[in-house]
Amino acid sequence: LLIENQLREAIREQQFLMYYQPKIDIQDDTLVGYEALIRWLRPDNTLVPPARFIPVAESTGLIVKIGEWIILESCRFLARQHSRGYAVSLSINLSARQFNDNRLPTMIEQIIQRTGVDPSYLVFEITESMLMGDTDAAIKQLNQLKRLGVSLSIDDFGTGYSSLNYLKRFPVDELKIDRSFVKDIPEDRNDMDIVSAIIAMAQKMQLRVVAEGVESEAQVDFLKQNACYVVQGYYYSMPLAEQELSHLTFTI
Ligand code: G
Ligand code: G
Ligand code: NA
Ligand code: MN
Repeated sequence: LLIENQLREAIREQQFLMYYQPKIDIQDDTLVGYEALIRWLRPDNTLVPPARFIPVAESTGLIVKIGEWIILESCRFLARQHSRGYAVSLSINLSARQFNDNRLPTMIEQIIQRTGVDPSYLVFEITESMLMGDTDAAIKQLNQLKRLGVSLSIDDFGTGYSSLNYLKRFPVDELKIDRSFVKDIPEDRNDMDIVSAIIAMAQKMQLRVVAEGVESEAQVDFLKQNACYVVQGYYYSMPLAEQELSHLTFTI
């Protein structure tokens, strides 16, 4: 209850900010996009990690309001990047409650109109578990979102329970390999087999594939050898505030 009241106050007092983590094409070390990640900066200057407050926002329903702010703020950021001539994409996480809200597609459509952002540069990330309950409803919602011209990604891929049969029925565009499979490359042979199998499957199903949690050159080399070219991780950059991004030295 304490954190719930603090969250309500955080909304009122605008204590949330968005950080953006670069996504890199490792074939030529170019910046191809960002993932938007929320941060909560308390008045005492403590930064509360989203893992601490997103679940509370989710269970109290506050996520709907916070989620709308995330999408608006992120689309404004993307519009600014595009106006500077950077043709980058932007990935935005959706929580379960947000995804199940039938007002979501209209809300996103209005934000796209309001910000003037090109929807083909927007990616919405959902997790496997969000697709598993009522699959017909999930497919319907995915199609509504696709109709806006955005693309859809399955986040933390490999950690959920989705069957390959389901995967084929969902109109998604991208798989994001969970960082738990990446972190022990090149020591863990099993993880390397899993990652190369996910990459091969993505290729066969004509899905884009992104590796997250990349922290070392050896991991970059392994992914390159296995033809996964878009990566995200501390090796390239942590999530950063917009004003810090201009200090990055990737060629664009
Ligand atoms: O940014 P960080 O790696 O600390 O994020 C931890 C978790 O918090 C992520 O795995 C993600 O699920 C969640 N998260 C971060 N930012 C957002 C956001 O903008 N929206 C939603 N729904 N979840 C987020
Ligand atoms: O669940 P999701 O994939 O949305 O969460 C992304 C989270 O992963 C963010 O909290 C981000 O800070 C974190 N992250 C991003 N890159 C790395 C990395 O290279 N290593 C680790 N350990 N975490 C990372
Ligand atoms: Na994500
Ligand atoms: Mn993830």
